[in-house]
Amino acid sequence: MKRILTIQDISCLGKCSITVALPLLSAMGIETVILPTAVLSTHTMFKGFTVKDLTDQLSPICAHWKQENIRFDAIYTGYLGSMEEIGIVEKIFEDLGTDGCLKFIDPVMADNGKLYPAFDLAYAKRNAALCANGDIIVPNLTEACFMTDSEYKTDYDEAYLKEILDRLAKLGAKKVVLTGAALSKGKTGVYGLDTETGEYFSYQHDHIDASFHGTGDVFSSVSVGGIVRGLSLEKAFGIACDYTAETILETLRNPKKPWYGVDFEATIPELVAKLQAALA
Ligand code: PXL
Repeated sequence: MKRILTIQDISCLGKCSITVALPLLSAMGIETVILPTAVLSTHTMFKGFTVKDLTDQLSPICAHWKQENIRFDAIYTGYLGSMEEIGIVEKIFEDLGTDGCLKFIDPVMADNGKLYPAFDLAYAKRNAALCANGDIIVPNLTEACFMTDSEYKTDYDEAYLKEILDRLAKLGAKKVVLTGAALSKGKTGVYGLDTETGEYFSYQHDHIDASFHGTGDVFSSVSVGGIVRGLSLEKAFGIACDYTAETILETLRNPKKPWYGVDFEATIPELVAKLQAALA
């Protein structure tokens, strides 16, 4: 069985980060090892959330795994709490990200043109440096703009996205993938660049006019899960886009939908079916 290490926070309530990655990757048949960067009562879109920072635990936990000779097929990073933690994650990449381990970085820090409440421009720049370590990075358009000093636009054309991908490539990651990238009106999806071959790739689906917290984490978890299960990038990102869109539609159908996250639990059977069909 493949094994992924995911490094991000535990938001106890809120359907994001580890509480999304762990069930989805497990459902995809992957052993999922968690390294929580902090424990929050909820994600940071709630007012009055509590935070217990776990920075001092990260290195001792990893040292123990190293002593036990644990190997990972991928390390997937999401929401990290501080610049200090980003530095520790870089050391974890060096220590545990060896022997062909895929480094998959989602530089979670912003959306819809704005940084999340806990972050500032210096943190965005530190994430840009972290991305140099990535085999694959998956910023959304907002995060990409903060990391590359680009103007954030909601109305744009393909040339604008290409320019951002080219700037992201300069951060040093091998494959750079923009999420929430629309190549035509009414569509959205991913637009990526393989910096080693110079090839661009995309997957587009119908845009749904609704926005929920945690959808980026759903998308990233399924993407890295598909890649680790052996799917091509195009297949893995395609399944991740379709599954995220289906999950949003499912959530919209729920009259009692929580405001703070999507009903990904209800669509796990579809995810498993999609993965099995792609692997057959
Ligand atoms: O889904 C991204 C995310 C993860 N973790 C925490 C967050 C957010 C988004 O707001 O606040 C703590």
